[in-house]
Amino acid sequence: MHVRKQCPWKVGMMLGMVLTVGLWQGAAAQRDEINYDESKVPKYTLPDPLVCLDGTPVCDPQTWFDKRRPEILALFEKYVYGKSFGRPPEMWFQITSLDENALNGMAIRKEVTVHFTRDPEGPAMHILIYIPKKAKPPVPLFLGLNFYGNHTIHPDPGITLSRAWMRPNKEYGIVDNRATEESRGKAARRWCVEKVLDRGYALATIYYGDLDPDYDDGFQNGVHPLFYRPGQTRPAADEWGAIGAWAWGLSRAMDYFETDPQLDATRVAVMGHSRLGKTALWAGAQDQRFAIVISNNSGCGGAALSRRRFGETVRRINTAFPHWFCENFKQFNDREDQLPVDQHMLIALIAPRPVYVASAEQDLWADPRGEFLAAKGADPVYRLLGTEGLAVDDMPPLDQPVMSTIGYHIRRGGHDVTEFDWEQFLTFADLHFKKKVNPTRR
Ligand code: GTR
Repeated sequence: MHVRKQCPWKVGMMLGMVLTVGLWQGAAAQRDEINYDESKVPKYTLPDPLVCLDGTPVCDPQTWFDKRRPEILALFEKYVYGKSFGRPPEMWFQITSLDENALNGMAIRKEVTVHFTRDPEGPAMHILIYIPKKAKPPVPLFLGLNFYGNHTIHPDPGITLSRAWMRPNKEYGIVDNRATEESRGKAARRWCVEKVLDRGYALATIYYGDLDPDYDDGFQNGVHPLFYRPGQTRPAADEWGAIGAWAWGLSRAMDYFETDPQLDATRVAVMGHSRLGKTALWAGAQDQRFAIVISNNSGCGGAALSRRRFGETVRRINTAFPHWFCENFKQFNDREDQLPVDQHMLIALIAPRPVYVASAEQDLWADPRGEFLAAKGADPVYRLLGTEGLAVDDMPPLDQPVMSTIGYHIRRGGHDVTEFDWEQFLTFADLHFKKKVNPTRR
């Protein structure tokens, strides 16, 4: 079976000696500890999502929402992703382009800049939105961060080319860490824009580097410094890392959707792949305005159980990507059993809103079985809250999606977002948006 190769040296070249040493250690750790053998998964006991820290069992929705859910959320904040901040009081929205006849008349294309401070030249993120013209507003939508700029999701020449810093990638036409005209449409295969529009959904996306460029610079760029207290130079051990900042951006996009009459902010499905799948889950866990949450191949620190130590481990992820989680998470390198949470509890925080976990057969680095078991581990919470949870006991066969309130599939192939994945996400949204609009929206 093919196992995805990791290329930390690509990042290393760019970041210089100090980091290269760190990454080399990471590669060494990877060699030593990565397990792909199911029989070598250690025995573990998952923390019970339905027992409070003081031992009180959670027997009714009220105890879940008033006591246990806040407790679990606080544990993820303190030990895994770090605490995030709220909406900046001075934030404002600027529509920077509008085309009523984009994609051969199929869609309205809108670009919106979300300014985080009063300064029009200050820190900001740029949302690209396609709205199907045939749909009657307000239109439900999919929201996802992208890896290399909004202009990569479709060759449409009307999309503004991002000027932000990008990770090196020849294939994507990145030169000196910047996008070029050649970068347009490079990720189109992963977004299926026409299909999404044709199914009656709008699609919104943001370049994740607008929120925090994805390298370890001690949190000097990105949105972190906006929230430093006087004298503070980096987040405290229980404050957000990069994933926290990326998830925060998704909530700021939601703030915008709430002001746009063409969009239905009560029917937003937040979706992400890989590190951005981890981000989508964390955004959906914290912000109950997201009606559906979709994790694609999110793996370690996303949908996969940390305690299984199958594929990527807590130590490996904290070593290769020291900036993704909060500083406290590093205490659990090789000590997964000491974590007061595991990732099934992250999924449980989304309950009773529909959540979909997508795995891929060859994506062993992300531990497909661990992703399924985490989804299953959230099931008791979903059932307590009156849904059917995850309606199967065992991992389904390849390419056979389960569409209960917790949805799951494992498809053929490797670490990627495919048309098959999108078809399932769309069907899942059709099913659940028809049933009822976000029950936890307050
Ligand atoms: C890998 C990382 C994974 C996943 C992936 C991605 O290098 O180990 O956790 O996030 O990157 O985001 O593409």
